[in-house]
Amino acid sequence: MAALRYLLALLSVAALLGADQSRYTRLLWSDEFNTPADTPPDPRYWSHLIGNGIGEIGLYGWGNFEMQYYTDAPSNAYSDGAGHMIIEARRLERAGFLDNGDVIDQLCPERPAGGPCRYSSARIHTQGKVAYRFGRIEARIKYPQGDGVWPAFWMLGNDASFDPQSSGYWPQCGEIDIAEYFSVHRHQMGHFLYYPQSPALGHGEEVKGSDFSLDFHTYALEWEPHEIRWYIDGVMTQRIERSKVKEWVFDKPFFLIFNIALHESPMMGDPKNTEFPKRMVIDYVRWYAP
Ligand SMILES: [Ca+2]
Repeated sequence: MAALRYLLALLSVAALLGADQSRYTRLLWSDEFNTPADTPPDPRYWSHLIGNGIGEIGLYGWGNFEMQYYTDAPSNAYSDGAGHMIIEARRLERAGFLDNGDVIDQLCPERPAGGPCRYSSARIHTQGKVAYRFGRIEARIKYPQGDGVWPAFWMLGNDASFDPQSSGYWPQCGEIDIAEYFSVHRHQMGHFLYYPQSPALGHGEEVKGSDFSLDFHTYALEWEPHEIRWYIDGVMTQRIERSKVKEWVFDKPFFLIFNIALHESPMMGDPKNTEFPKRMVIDYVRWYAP
C-alpha cells in the first residue's frame, strides 16, 4: 500500500511536470546547427564579441579578470558537420599571437600581473538578432571540464550596453545564467540572476548533479512574468519568484550567449594545469512560447 501510494505520488509529480512543460509548444526560433563542417555560426542569428575587454569596454578581462582573447575565427567557433556548434578554447602556441599569426594588441590578466594573452576562445551572442520576452529557452549541451575552464549558456537584456552612461549598462540590463559551469567542480551547475540594487547584485545558486562534462544534457529556462524556473533534463532545479527579486528587470526581451571563459582563482583553479583545446558542444538551442 505504501509502495502504491509512493507510485501514485510519483505519477502525479510526473503529470504535473509534463503539464508544465507541454505549455511551451510554439517554436519561436531555433538553431539546430545542421551546417557543413567548419561553418562559422550563422550570421543571421549570431555575432561575436572580440578581444579581452580593454579595447572594447575598458574593462580588463571583461570585468572578471578573464584570461581568454575572444576571436571570430572559425578555429574558435565552428560547426562539426554532425549537427553541433563547437565553441573551442585554445592555448596559443605563442602568447600574444593568434593561430593565424595576427598579433593580439591587448594584455590579459595573469597573476600577479598582466601579460600577453595565452588563450583564444569565442563568445557568440544574438543581441539585436534573436531576442524575445518570456518563454522556454532550451539547449542541449556537452560541457568541457578543466581547471580554470568556465563555459556558460546565458542571457542579457537586449538593451545591454558597455557604455556606463547607458541605461543598459550591467547589471541594469539584467542577466540570466541558464547554465554556468564552474567546471573545476564537475558536479555543480550555476543558475543565477543579476539585477541592480541588490546587495549581492542578484541571486541564485549552484545545483548539484552528475558530472556535467561526461555527456550531453538539456538545460532549460521557463521564464514567466511571475517567476523563473530552471530545468536540467526536464527536472526543475531552481525557481525564483518575482516577489523575491528586489528590482525585477526581466519584463523585456533578452538575447542568448554561449561562451567559454578562462579564469584563475583558488575557487576556479588555473588553466595552466589544463590540457587544451576545450570544446563546448551545442546540439541545438530552441525558444518556445506557450
Ligand atoms: Ca543539432
